[in-house]
Amino acid sequence: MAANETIRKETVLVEFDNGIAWVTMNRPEKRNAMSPTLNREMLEVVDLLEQDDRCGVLVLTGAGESFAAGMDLKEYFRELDGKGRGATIATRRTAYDWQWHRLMFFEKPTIAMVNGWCFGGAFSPMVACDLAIAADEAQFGVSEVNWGIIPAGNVTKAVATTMGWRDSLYYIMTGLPFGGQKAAQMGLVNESVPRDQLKQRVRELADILLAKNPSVLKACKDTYKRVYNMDFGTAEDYITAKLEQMFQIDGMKGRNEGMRQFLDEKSLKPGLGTYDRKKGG
Ligand code: ACO
Ligand code: V55
Repeated sequence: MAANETIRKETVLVEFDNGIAWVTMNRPEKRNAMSPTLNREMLEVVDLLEQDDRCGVLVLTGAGESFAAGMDLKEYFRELDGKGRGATIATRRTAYDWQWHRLMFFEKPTIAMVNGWCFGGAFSPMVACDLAIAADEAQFGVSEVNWGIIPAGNVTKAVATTMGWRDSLYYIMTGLPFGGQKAAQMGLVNESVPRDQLKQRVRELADILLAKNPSVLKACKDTYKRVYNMDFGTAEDYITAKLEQMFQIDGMKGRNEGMRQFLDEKSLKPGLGTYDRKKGG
């Protein structure tokens, strides 16, 4: 396989570029609504990228003017209604698998680049990504109530985890859309920038992550996500165990090199930036 060969599926596109895998939900004519085909292809792609060294950071985005217009109302809901309970269960599982389980604890850092429409079911993969940067022009909405269901597929949990009580209930109950700046102010995304700066900003952020020790980063994100719902005692024990487990994977070499660069070489200010991995560790 050529170093930067694009992966092209019917509904998903993956481009490699200096450590970043840009993963694009690619049904622009349907505003990247998540159909059973898109869900199946996304699951395949995410599984492939987990083991692919060309992917140091995964960026999830959408083609054209949309991030994703939620679940596909025709293919994911109406067409499945006639196919029996088994089909619904199997199709739903594939969606949950990539949107939530796989992305939440993905081996590499993940960034949602919210370029446009982001409704309903699109909140799940967006929040499952570690970080999210929006375009000011993007429009978000917990729109389920507008067509007669509750926010499911863990959308309610995604909203509750990132937004406050009042904002969550306001947007869940009104279904009103809101822009990128409002999303950033509420903490649903890290920040929002003008659309013409979006890709550049995501690239900068990815480059910061690409300079870090990858096994330390994986342990950092998992620890935060696991500890989030633990009591203090369990958290303390889990974090300590995780720290020691990390040394089993990474050795102490990263940490020892960091200390060497700070204490001996005096080339590093860890308060201001990462140790230089090219020198070792
Ligand atoms: N499911 C199925 N088809 C969709 C979806 C969707 N979620 N979103 C858009 N499409 C289709 C449209 O049916 C239309 O198809 P057609 O050209 O074959 O008629 C095409 O995409 C273009 O859609 P328009 O509505 O014409 O595009 P426009 O740019 O005017 O509006 C918008 C975009 C605002 C995103 C609008 O399409 C919309 O409201 N979509 C639904 C958003 C939503 O609430 N999704 C469900 C969330 S709940 C959940 O995910 C469980
Ligand atoms: C949603 C998402 C689903 C589902 C039902 O509200 C509702 C979004 C990802 O799957 O099965």
